[in-house]
Amino acid sequence: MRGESGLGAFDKVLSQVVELIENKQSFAITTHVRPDGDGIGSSLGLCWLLRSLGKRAEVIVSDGIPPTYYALPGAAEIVRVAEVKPYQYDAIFVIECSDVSRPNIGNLENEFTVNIDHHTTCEHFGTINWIDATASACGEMIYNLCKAIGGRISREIAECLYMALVTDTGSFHFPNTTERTLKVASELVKAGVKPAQISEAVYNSYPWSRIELMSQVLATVRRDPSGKVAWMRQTLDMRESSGMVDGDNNGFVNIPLAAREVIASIYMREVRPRFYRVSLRSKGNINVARIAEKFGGGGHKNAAGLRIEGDWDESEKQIVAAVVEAVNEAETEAIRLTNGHPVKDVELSLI
Ligand SMILES: [Mn+2]
Repeated sequence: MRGESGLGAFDKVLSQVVELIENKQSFAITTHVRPDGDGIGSSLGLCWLLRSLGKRAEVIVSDGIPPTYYALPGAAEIVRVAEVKPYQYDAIFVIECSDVSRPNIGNLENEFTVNIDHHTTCEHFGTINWIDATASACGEMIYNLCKAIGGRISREIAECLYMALVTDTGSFHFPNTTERTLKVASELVKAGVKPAQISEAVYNSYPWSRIELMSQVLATVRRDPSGKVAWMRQTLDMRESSGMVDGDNNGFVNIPLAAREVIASIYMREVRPRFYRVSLRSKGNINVARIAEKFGGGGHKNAAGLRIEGDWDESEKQIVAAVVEAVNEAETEAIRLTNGHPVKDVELSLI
């Protein structure tokens, strides 16, 4: 699916990965703690690929995996480990990790590792570092690897990689969705994926506690006077009274963005008294990663996160002010680009 313009740096790394697989026998694959659909789907997809090539392979994690992914082929065989032993594997694939400590598995730093990621912000901690920021998900990279090595996309591989794609692109509606993403998805469906079945597992299989929690969190939603910035809270009490389990609040931060005029959303969770985890989401040119960085966090242009400590109201005020400022700056910039004629439609398309 790449152009015929010769091997770029990226393709050279991909050939190194292919060569490694061809020359070695025994592999482990791991991903970050609290794994998401891309981490688990890509790991299992790669595991099935390696096995189809006659290699020994297993997926190792330090904690469990969320119930959403239990039905994926191979999920039941995922091994929980605290550390790896020297020479236990010829090489270890580390998927979607910003640094070598992210899987929380001991001794990884001493192993032959292949760092596979689609975030440019990751450290080059691997013996081989295969980073492709043009990929919508690591799942798309594993698909490319499968093609490069001449593997067949089995139904098992396809289901795992489709899970990776559908979760990382928000069902193909986030800005990382490209022509290539949809082509890959189409190939995966051709290989036997039932899209509705995967969507059912991801979006319609939560416990009722998600709905309880959602009603409480949404009751706290507020907006700034312009109506463009929305924020909401999840308190420790809400965790308790809703009976919340891990993952119940997935995607809550996106809910206010369903309103046309809202272009930035803030979701603050109290993790213990005076400590909050904050998610930021935006539409268009509002760069929330830059805001998160000011508070020691990070992320992408339209999706970022940070931690903050202190009084609820004071912490919320600081973050809201930073986001409102960024929104105002982006609007000023949009007006400047239209020569001082803030035509509504033009303005909307620019920010
Ligand atoms: Mn990903």
